[in-house]
Amino acid sequence: MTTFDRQLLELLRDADSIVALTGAGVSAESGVPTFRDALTGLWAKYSPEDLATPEAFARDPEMVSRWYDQRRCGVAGCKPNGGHAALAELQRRAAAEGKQFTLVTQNVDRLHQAAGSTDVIELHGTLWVWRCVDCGDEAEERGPAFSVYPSRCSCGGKRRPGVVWFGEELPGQALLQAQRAAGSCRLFLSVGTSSVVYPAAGLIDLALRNSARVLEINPQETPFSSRAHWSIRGMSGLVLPELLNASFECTS
Ligand code: BV8
Ligand code: ZN
Repeated sequence: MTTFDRQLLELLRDADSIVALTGAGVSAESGVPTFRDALTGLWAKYSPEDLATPEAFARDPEMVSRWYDQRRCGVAGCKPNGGHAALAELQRRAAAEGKQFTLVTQNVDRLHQAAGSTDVIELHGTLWVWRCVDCGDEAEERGPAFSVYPSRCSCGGKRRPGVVWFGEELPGQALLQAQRAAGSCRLFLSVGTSSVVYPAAGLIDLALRNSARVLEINPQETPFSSRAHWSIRGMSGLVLPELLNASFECTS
């Protein structure tokens, strides 16, 4: 059982605006390979930046769409873990008390929504939506693996995953909403992210510069660990539920 700083527990209980930023680490205990771990086996010889770019898709649409469809089918068998559930509970509690809670994710697996979180800000899109590069037609794909790669639109165009690749702009509205929330919150939770991908990681900086208190949960150190007010070295699937329960019970 972890003991938490009382000031953190009171802030988590009383803050009128909280932002949580999550990365691939929050889905690790659900069996979703983290972004860097998704390159094992067939993909071990590639780096994310080799595959997660528009240039890679233009160069080899068959290989890139196969990697994404394999990840989509992999996630289909994964369930949300205690960390996703705790963040959904935090949102419910904030709503019941008329407080602001904003969940911003870099993840593309939609496990937050599966755990009951709503209004999730998806900075990097999702594996579940595929878009035609010619006519822009989009569809949610929940079925088995595609039979051909790249899968084709009815117009004949190639279809790409609805994710944001390196070198591509993030959805403007989503980023603006996330920046506004990070710049005005009292407590910022950074959970399961290596905090090296921008502009998402810039949200942590924005929170710090606007004098929010920052909690980081990650088994590893990150570039923000030394600047966070609390940096808990742990698995979010275990730490988040414990933290939430402790803040519920905190009487002062
Ligand atoms: C853009 C979708 C510009 C695809 C992803 C400064 C400003 C702006 C841009 C840049 C900049 N500097 C560099 C850039 C370029 C680039 C960038 O940031 N590069 C990095 C590598 C340096 N950024 C971009 O290209 C962005 N676009 O800026 O466009 C522009 C502007 C105008 C006009 C045109 C263009 C786009 C970035 C989005 C890329 N897409 N994902 C896909 O998923 O395939 S990013 C990808 O990395 C995933 O979304 C992933 O979530 C994200 C970050 O990784 P993490 O989530 O942190 O995952 P990771 O595996 O790295 O780490 C997991 C962590 O979990 C670890 O720390 C681990 O310790 C921890 N962990 C493990 N287990 C647990 C755990 N934690 C808790 N509990 C556990 N159990
Ligand atoms: Zn089309």
